[in-house]
Amino acid sequence: MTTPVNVTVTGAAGQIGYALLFRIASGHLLGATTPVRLQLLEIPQGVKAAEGVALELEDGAFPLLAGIDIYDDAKAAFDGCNIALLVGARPRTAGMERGDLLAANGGIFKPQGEAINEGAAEDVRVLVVGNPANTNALIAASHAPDVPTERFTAMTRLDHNRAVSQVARKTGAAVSDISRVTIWGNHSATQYPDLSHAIVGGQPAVEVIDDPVWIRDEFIPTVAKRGAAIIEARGASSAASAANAAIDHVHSWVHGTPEGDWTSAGVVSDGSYGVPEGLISSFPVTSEGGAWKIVQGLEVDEFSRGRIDASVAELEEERAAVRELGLI
Ligand code: NAX
Repeated sequence: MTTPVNVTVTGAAGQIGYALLFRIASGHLLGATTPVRLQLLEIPQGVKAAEGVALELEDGAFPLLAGIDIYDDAKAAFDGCNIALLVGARPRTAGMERGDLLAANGGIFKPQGEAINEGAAEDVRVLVVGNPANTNALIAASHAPDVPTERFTAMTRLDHNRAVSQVARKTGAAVSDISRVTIWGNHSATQYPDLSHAIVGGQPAVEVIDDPVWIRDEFIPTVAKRGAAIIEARGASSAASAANAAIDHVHSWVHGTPEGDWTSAGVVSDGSYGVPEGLISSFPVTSEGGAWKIVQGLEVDEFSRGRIDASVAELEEERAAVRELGLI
């Protein structure tokens, strides 16, 4: 048997963890021939529930699952880790200011970045799902100076998938006929889902849709506020769709994006499209040879410019706030 890939999942006892772990064990993350070893990290209060999930994983008798270990210590959980899915985070609770939220998450993502730096495998790839995902990724990356910053990413694939589905609904096209959709900026309500370069069945999406008011007043807010709509309908936040997006993100990263298409991911900015260098912002990206590349040379019209700038301004504010708190 090939050497198993070590996959660390934090927040393993949470609702995204519950949806995610079975997909990983069944081979959806890395492919049907790659065995995986799961390293689960929880806070001490979450360990018992994680043990319960591990019992169920065992009961799946997954041929690719080479082992499961459960930890409440980040150093142990990231030791030898090849893929890190940072799902566990401190949610915003009533009355919590943004500064408090960032500080609480700094207390999680700083030690996890340090543990990744210290013990993860050379090829480690990190996806931050826990919110505020972009800034949490920035915090973790800045405490892992020996790991290339490009290996720290934040998840906007759920937003991307939501955008593709909304276009499919509107146009009647199959999801597989839709390409080149982009999410720019922060994984928050300021994100900019952009159809200006999207293609539907070989034609520009904006021509097929032929309804700029729908794009501006329905499509963009529906995608950006979809998380709230799920909470309203389900009484709980998105979990299976978020797990699915995490699987998609890592799968694209490791196996590449299809020729002629791209996806969206929060990656470190190299200054492309006027996004300040060092911010972890969502961009149109392709993956080749196991590395993300920001798609270059796209025309950005005035409307898009304004939307991108607004979301990036929020990322800059978050970065300034965590800098002030001494977290980066
Ligand atoms: P849950 O509250 O169900 O689970 C979170 C789990 O993380 C809990 O079991 C908790 O004990 C654990 N945890 C907390 N601190 C930890 C630490 N320091 N180390 C290890 N484990 C820790 O939340 P869930 O619904 O699973 O969501 C997890 C995170 O994903 C949240 O921050 C949520 O906001 C975020 N999301 C991000 C999305 C994205 O697109 N980027 C979409 C879905 C989701 O909203």
